[in-house]
Amino acid sequence: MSGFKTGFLWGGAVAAHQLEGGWQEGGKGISVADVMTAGANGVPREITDGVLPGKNYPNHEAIDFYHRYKDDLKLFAEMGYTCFRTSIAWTRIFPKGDELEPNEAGLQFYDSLFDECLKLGIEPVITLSHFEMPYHLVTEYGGWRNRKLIDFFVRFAQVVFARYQHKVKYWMTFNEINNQANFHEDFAPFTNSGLKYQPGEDREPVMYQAAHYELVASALAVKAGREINPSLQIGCMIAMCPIYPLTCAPGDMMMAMNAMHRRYWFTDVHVRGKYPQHLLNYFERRGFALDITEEDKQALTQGCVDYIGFSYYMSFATKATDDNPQLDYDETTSLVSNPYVQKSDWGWQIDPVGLRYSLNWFYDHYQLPLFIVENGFGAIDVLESDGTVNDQYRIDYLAAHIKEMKKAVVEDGVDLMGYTPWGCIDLVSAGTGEMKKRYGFIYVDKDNEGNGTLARSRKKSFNWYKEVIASNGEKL
Ligand code: P53
Repeated sequence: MSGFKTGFLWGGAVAAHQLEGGWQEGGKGISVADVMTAGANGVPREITDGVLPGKNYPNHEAIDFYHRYKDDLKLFAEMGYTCFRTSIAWTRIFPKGDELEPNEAGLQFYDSLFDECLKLGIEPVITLSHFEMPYHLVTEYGGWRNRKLIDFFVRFAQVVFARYQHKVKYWMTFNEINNQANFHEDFAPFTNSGLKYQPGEDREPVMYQAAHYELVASALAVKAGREINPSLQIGCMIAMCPIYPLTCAPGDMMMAMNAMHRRYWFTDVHVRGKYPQHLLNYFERRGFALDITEEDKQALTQGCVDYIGFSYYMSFATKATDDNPQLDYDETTSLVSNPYVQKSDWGWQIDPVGLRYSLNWFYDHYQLPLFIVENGFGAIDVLESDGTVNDQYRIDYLAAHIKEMKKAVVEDGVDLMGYTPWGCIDLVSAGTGEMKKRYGFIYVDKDNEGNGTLARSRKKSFNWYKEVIASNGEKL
């Protein structure tokens, strides 16, 4: 016996903006992903002021899942998926974000998508906000720095919970809400929260304010979801990159602890419904006067999540330095390379044991069911002339991670609901906008410039993953 519980959810994960395309179909509005150009390894994506002529916006067409989902889902079913994680593009339901009534054509698209999943025995797992909020909420309201967004998000959540309550049981509110701990770069503030900063603006308190409004919105959504249908399971979604001390020097250990505080307090608020004291003390020391009302605090306690969804790709490492006596963590300057692990072509540290560590870390802290909703290896694949892709490196990566996941369940007793590897079909990279950074079991014929037939073909890992699922994780 593998130890994975009966009904363990095996599947794959994607996000609407990274695969659907059809960016203007069915009345869809412009999302933040629609104004991001293609970057490259080490070249950031450009965030343009609206959609400009002559720029390459890879998410506009993506892999055209909007028109091809029936065939793609058949391939997922062929691998034996029992679940499929995707997101609902907010802009299909509320094209601008601030409307009072939803867009029926958008709602119908997801009705058809979920019906198709259920027909194939695949349970949809749905993220409400995955880096694709309406762009209008950025230009008109300044993104999540504005309290008004709470109401817009909760309205969106209520509409989709009510509409799909009999088709979708598993939900998550905000994808990788803690990415914005990396607030010095432009990417995470914009994708998480629709934040654009003025030159010279003090970014950090704005990040905390936006995250606070999102956490309140998440809690209100959880509460509303339960009122609509108590059988819904609504979780949070955290990007887990555990931060190790570079050495066992006590200062490095303390630095790692502080770093973990700064990146993972979001989980405390989602799970426990209140801010950890270390963060309140930090706000005070830094003089951050945030808009956190008594009503907000009440809302947080009433919308604690049912489970913790998280992504795991890599671990980080950090160390104490003399010029940082208070051991403050800054994600752009405090991370160091871990000499004990290999890196992917994009510099992501490959650390399967870190997944077991992360599962234990979450379970020790929160004792809630866990769901690994992303894990995977972004790599350059070569399509052979016979149409195959020999992605043994991807198999090696995933097999090593599943082995550690199994130890966490069997040896450590962690309560794990399921596993959905990321980008189960090749799609547009969130971080770089590239097609070249592939994660899929299914190859999609399209390159960084947008050329290609969009034809799908099974990689070597396709058959491998099929066996993994059929054996409930025994045959790796
Ligand atoms: P890409 C950073 C660190 C960890 C996960 O990422 C991250 C990011 C953002 O780039 O994002 C998640 O495509 C995210 C997905 C994303 C996936 O990881 O940059 O939830 O949308 O595609 C992989 O290689």
